[in-house]
Order: sequence, then structure tokens, then C-alpha cells
Amino acid sequence: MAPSSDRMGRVLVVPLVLLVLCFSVEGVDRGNFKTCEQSAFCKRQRELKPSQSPYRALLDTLELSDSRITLQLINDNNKVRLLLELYRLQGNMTRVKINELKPLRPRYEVRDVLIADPPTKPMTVVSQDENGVVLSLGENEQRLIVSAQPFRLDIVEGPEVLLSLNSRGLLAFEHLRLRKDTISQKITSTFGSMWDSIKSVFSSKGDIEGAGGSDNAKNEGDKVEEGEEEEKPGMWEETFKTHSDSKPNGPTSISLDFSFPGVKHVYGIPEHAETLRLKNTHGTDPYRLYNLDVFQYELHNPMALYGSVPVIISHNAQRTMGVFWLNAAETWVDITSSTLTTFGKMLEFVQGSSEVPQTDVRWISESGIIDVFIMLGPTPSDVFTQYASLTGTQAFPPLSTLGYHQSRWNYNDQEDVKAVDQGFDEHDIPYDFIWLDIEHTDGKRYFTWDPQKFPQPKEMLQKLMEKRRKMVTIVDPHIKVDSGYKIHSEIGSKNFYAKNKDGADYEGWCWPGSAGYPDFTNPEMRAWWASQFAYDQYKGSMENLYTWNDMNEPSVFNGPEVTMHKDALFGSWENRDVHNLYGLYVHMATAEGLIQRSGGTERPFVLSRAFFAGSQRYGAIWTGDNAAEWGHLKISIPMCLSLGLVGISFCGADVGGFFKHPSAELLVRWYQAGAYQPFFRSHAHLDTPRREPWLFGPENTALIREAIRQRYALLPYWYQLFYNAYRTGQPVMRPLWVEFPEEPATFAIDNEYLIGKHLLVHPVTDEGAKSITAHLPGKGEVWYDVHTFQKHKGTQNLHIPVTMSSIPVFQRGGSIISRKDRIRRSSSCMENDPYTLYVALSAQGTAEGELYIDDFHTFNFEKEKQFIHRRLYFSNNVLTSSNLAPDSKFTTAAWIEKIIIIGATRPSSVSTKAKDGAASAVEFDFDSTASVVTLHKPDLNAGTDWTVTLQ
Ligand code: NBV
Repeated sequence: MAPSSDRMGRVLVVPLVLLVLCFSVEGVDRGNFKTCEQSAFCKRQRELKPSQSPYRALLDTLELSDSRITLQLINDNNKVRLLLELYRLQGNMTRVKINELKPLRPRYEVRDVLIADPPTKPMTVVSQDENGVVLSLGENEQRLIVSAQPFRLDIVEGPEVLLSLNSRGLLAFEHLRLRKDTISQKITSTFGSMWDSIKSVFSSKGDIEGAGGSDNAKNEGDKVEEGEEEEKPGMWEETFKTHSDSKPNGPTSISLDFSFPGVKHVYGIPEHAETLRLKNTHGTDPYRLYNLDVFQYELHNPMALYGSVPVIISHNAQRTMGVFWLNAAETWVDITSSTLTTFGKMLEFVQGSSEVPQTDVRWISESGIIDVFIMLGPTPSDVFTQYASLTGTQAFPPLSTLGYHQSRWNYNDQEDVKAVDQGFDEHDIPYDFIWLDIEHTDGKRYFTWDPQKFPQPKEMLQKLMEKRRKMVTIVDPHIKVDSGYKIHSEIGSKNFYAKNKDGADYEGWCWPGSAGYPDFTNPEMRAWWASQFAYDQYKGSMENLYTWNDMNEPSVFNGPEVTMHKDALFGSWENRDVHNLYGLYVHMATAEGLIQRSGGTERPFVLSRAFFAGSQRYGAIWTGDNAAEWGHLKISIPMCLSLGLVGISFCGADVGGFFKHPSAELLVRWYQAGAYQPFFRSHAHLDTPRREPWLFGPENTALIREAIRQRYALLPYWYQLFYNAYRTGQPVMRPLWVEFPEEPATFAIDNEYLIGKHLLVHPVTDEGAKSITAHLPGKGEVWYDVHTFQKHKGTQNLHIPVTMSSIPVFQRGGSIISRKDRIRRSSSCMENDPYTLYVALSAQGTAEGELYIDDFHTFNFEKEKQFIHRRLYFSNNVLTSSNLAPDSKFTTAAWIEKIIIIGATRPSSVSTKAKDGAASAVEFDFDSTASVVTLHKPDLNAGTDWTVTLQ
């Protein structure tokens, strides 16, 4: 350990490794993290050659029940049998599960990620012969073809192959086995009794003698041939740097390949600091999914980051599909795109031999089972619906959380908080949340406050509340080992900590020094954790205090790859099996805590750094410790787009960049971009100079103010999109190809995107930019510059000049967007303010949109149907507001103060008519240069039926 002093001059005792982590390097220290070559299972799996699959389907074992088909597979090299289960799921999905037929011990199957057992539909056998079985998937002549030798699966639609599994023969399943040297010693002492009991269990099922030790190897009476189960380095233990992994279960990895004929573009598998379109990994490492705290991550490389969603999405002009690989262990994904196809024999005659593009995706995981959901689309929106039906939708956030968040590591004390809060008022900049990082605690003991710096937390929160503002405090999952700390002693006494391989509480180094890591996989632990957010437990907390979970990969400064040892235990499972779930569980328990403290009334807000499939149900995610560099600003777009594609809409990046100090230009550009991303928070490292919005001179303050004001004006649209994401699973921030799936020019674009269907944003992300080129998609579409109302046609690459105040945003012709143009201190202050409708006409003179209103913070919209959901429709010069949810009940005082019709011709008169009311004339003006009609004070309630007629 090495002493150092903090900025206050106090002497701290910091482990050496922490110093190395925090202060030594510029850029990521790659040596801290494994390459595929250094990860024994990845290396073993990647060495397998394609087209040599040893697996054969034993067709005579086929069993068909109502909801599934099972079939045994045999590995002809070692005679180990696997059980294949096939399910046709509702909503055009297929589930493929492969496990050992009789594993020595159960293999981990992921829990708590699927929202329910996916409902099935019957599958029927269409035909069967000695080569395979053809099953009907019901929809559109879709068939699932099981070929026997070598085993492969093909999903076809009519004559077209949509997707093939194991067509490259890379299915590999390392069966559980006993260690050879242990067996050869006849397992006398330590393992003697275990061996006896295993033998007795299996003696009824068949004999279990011989090297290799797999009982199911004996099912056919075949002998395991010597030497087949070749021992390779790293199978039974592995070291990385100074860390050793004891691997008590030996090699357990699994792998399977998927081929997408006709596909050139695949997306997803966050989190990587990577382009939207995934790259070929031939000649590089595969993309890695293993939740890690990567210090100063680099751009454009396949290294793992803080979170993992094992979902890949394929897209071409005809079809979008997805593959969800439900496995929480360390996973690597290889992607190869080519233009030559090699189809299996059975399909050659249907497919022909012409050259088409193809993308092959191969998944490799360290343990668990193969459990795959194939989402057959066919549209992008169908894939989102399908995935949402499995893992749930985005939690619907309180409106205020869509406002602007001001954070830094750290706001030092109550005075500091007060001064920053006042700064916003003095500079007339709205904000909703101020954040406190780890220094606010009493010695990194979460759920506490530093008694010197934050002696009166409630008073502080109360003052914020009076201004209708809120706060977030950080609550990390590493718990200081300190017998005087209640949280630690309770977790300890309840036996809730994760264990090390020897069964003692696992301890690692983190911010508080020695720390324990609660076993969040345990539902009792989660319930206890949730209870700690009760107002009488978390002293000094109030209704306007929300939560931030950091370091939940989990980060362990002195652990292998800065995380927990693989052989650490969560109940009977190893970290190896459940690693990528830790962050999700922390997030889940915290969100539950915030719900419970309000008696189930209030919607929670929790920001998490680590995540997994399903994390969308618990709150927001940010992209971790980026840097104040232009490249990091640019990458924030594809990083959030990739998350949105796999269900996680509430995403943002630290505005300004976490490490380093941004130039004024970069900071302004980042605010402009961040204002148009779902989660909008500025944040900065402890060592960076202060950078509140008013510290860069009046001109830049004005630019930042304007960007934040644009965000607040658009909050009604953001809110409606989040409601839509919650209801339907459609992403809030979308790649262009999602709305223009037939236009290949959009497939690789990741410097611009759509918010919902209707706003196209092309933030300026280049230093010194004097112009940008925006791609305006859609043949026959029109796009209006939201600032000038200038009309542009799609499809085109529009070159436009930019100045420091430019935020290029275009509203799609045919859309109606609601805004609130009176900006106040915070979103809560604007709740009942009037709306302005921006009606942007299509080439056909029509437009439509939605408006959603509720109390903006409780679950009453759901429990008591207290919400307003309107459809706004413009056609034949009549704008109509109609009810999309007739059984909902809610009223609003908010009215429509202005209606701006863009792309219109001059009317001679305009009248409004509320339901059951008489028609009344409305004042308007017409701007002939911009072709804009502005209706003033139409005096319409935002929540009722009415029409506006232009004559
Ligand atoms: O809690 C301190 C920081 C936090 O500000 C940041 O946002 C997190 O991503 N935290 C990481 C730990 C240390 C980073 C060097």
C-alpha cells in the first residue's frame, strides 16, 4: 500500500494497484485485460476449424410434445450426448436450447432476465427421413430444417434461407468431466466421497468408468477413445497476471455459429466503443462481452466495457432479424462477412449457387448452456417487439429525469451545492438534478453522509425541493468492511456476501479500502437492499433524492481484470456463470428500493454503469468514463444507438467528457449533442477544473443555455417517446435504417440519427466545423429545418454551413411534434405550461403525431389509467385531436397556446371547434417565405377533442 494525499491534504492509504489504475497511464492499459488468446476457453474455441462438426442428430430420439421438440445430438468423437430443445414461440420467434443430456452437475441457466416463460405455439413435423426433419413454423411457409449429419439447423421461408445454425460446424460443447489426474489417483482422499456419490447416482443410469469420466459418453455402450479428451492448458486452472483461477469444474465452454445469407450489416452486442455497424473480426479479437471497469477506454476496439447485452441484429433491405444469446458468462463474438456462400447439401438445390453476401456470427461463452432466441422480424419494429416480449421494455422515467442533470466528482459540500444551484438561476439555465459522487459519504460508506461536508442533507434537499429540483447520490455495491458500519454488519450477519472459493466472505479493494460484495443474485439479499432505501433507513434521504449505481461490474481494484475472481461464489454458482448479471441485479434491487420507499406510488430513477439484457426495466445507463476528446463525443452516438437497438433506450454519455478538460468549443458541441440524447448529464473527473456551464465566458454560456433550453422545449416529445418505448419496446433514439429499412445508404450512418420517427439530428462533432453534410432519407419525404423551417427533399446529402450556435435538426414532413416553448427553472415548473404544436406537412399535405400527458412521476398512469393519450392528425386542412385511450381518465389544465403549420399555404380564415362547442375564429399569420401558418391562442385544452379548420 502507498500513502497519498487527497485534494484536501488528508493522507489516504491507497493500495498500489489503485494508484496504478488512477494515475499512471494515458489511455487504456491493455495489459490489464485479456485478449482471446489469453482467455483459455476463447483460445481453445477459436482454434476449432470450421466444417468439421462432430455432431450428429439422433433422429430416432425425436420427441414431439405440444410446445417443444426434443432430440439428442451425439458428438461422434467422444460419444457425449447433448439434448436439443426446439420451441416455436409466439410472435415469430424460435428458441433453441442445447444442454448436456446428463451433465455431471447442473449447468447454469440464466434467471431473472426473461420477464416470463415465453409462450409457445405448436410445431408440426412436415416430413422426416434419414437425413433430417422438417418442422413447420406456421408463419409464411417458414420451416425449421434439422439436418442430421453433420447436425445443423436452417430456418427457411419458402425457397429462402433466413438463417442457419452450425452450418460452419462450430457447435462445441465442453461437457462437464472429472479431472483426469484426479481419476487416475482413484480419487482417494479429498474427492473420494464425492466420487462415490457421483458413481452411485449414475450407476443406475449406466456405468461411469474410464478417463474422460462422462457418464453420458456411455449411453450407447460406446467406449471413450483414449486421447480424445485432450487436455489443453488452461482447462483446469488458468493464471492471468498475478491471479489464478482454480476452475473446479474444468472446461465448460460452449460455442455455436449462425449464418445470415444475404446480410452485410449486423448491429448490437453492446457495450463497445465502436461504430454502429459491427466490424469483421477476422484478424482481430472477437467482440468481448464481460462486464469490466475499463480505465480510460479506447475507441474502435472490441474490448469489453461495463455492460453486456448478448443480442445481435441483422439487417438488409428485405428483412431484419435478431439473435439473443441468453448467457451471462464471459462471451466472445466473432463476425465474418463474405460474399461467397457455402450451403449445406440439403439446401443447395433451393438456394442455387449464386454469390450473395453473408455474415457469419459465432458466439463463444465460458459456461452455462446454449439458449438462443431467434427473432425473425421481419421488420426492425417487429424485432424490437419480439425482444421486448422476452426481456421487457424501458422503465417509464419520471419526466424530470429527462431534463438536464448537473454532476461532477464531486460537489464538495452543501455550500457548493447551493452555489451551483444558484448559478443556474443566475445564468437562467434550467436543470432538474444535481448529483453527488462518492465523496459525499462518510468514508465511502454508502447510505451515509460526510458529517462535516453534508451535515444537514435534508435541509439541502428541502431547499432544492422548494425550487422543484432534485438530487442523486451514488450508492455503489462494494461495502466497506468495518464492523461499525451498519450496512456491512447486517450483510455479514445475514450471510449475504458473495464468497470466495473457500467459502469465506469475498473481499476485494475498492474505494472504501477492503470491501465485501453483496450477493445480489440472492432474492433475499435484494429485498434487504431495497429496504435500505426506506426514508427511515437511509437517513437524510427524501422524496427528491434518487440513486446512481456505479462500479457494479463489479469493479474490484485488486481482482483479475479489475473485477471479481471467476471462482468466487454466489450461492452454488461461480462468478464465472453469473458475472454479467451482477450489475443488472444491483440496478434491479435499487430501483425496487426506490419504489418501495414510496409505498409503490412513485416511479424510480436509477442510473447504472453495468448492465445486461433486461436492464432497461430498471432505469438509465451511461457510457462510463469517456474523455474530453472529439472522438469520444462522436462515439457517444453509436454507443447509445446500439443500446437502443437492444432495448435500452435511456442512455447517455458524460457531457464534456469525464477525463481531461474540454476546450470551450468541445464543451459547447457536447452540450448541443447531449441535449438531443436520451439521458442528458454533464459529469467530470475529480481532478478536472470546474466546468459548470457559465465558466467558459458569456458567449459560451449563452450557447450552452440555448442547447439546454432546446432540450426543455422538446420534453413533451421525449416524454411521449419514452411512454411509447415503455409500452411497445420501440427505441427512443434510432438509427436511420430503422425508419428507412429499404435504403442501403442509411445502413452504416452513425453520425446522425432519429429521435422517434420524426426528428432527425446531425450534431456537429468535428472541431472547427464550418459545415456538415446531413443525409436526409426517404424518397418522396420532406424534411424541415426546425430552426428556419426551410424545406428539403429526401433522399439527398444536404450540405449546410454551421456556426457555433448550429444544432442541425430536421422535422420530418408528415409529423406533429408538441413542445413547450416557455422555459423555466426545471421541468417540474413547466408541468402545466401550454403546448405549441409543430405541424410539419408531408408532400401530400398531411401530418400526424401523438401527445401524452400524466402526472409525470407516479405509477397512476398504469394503476389507475390516469393519463391522456391523444392522436393529432392533419388532413384536408383540418387538424383533429382524438383520444387514443378512451378508457383512460385524466385531465390537464394545460392548453394549446400556438399551432405552427409548416409547409402550408395561406388560409383565408381559421376556426377551432371544441367538442360540443361552437366554432370560433382564430387569429393567425402567414410567413410566405417559409410557408408557415402560425395560429395564436387557439384556446384549446391539450387533453380534449377538438378540430382546427383552415379555409
Ligand atoms: O465515483 C467516482 C467515479 C465516477 O465519477 C464515474 O462516473 C464512474 O464511472 N467512478 C467511476 C469511479 C472512479 C473512476 C476513475
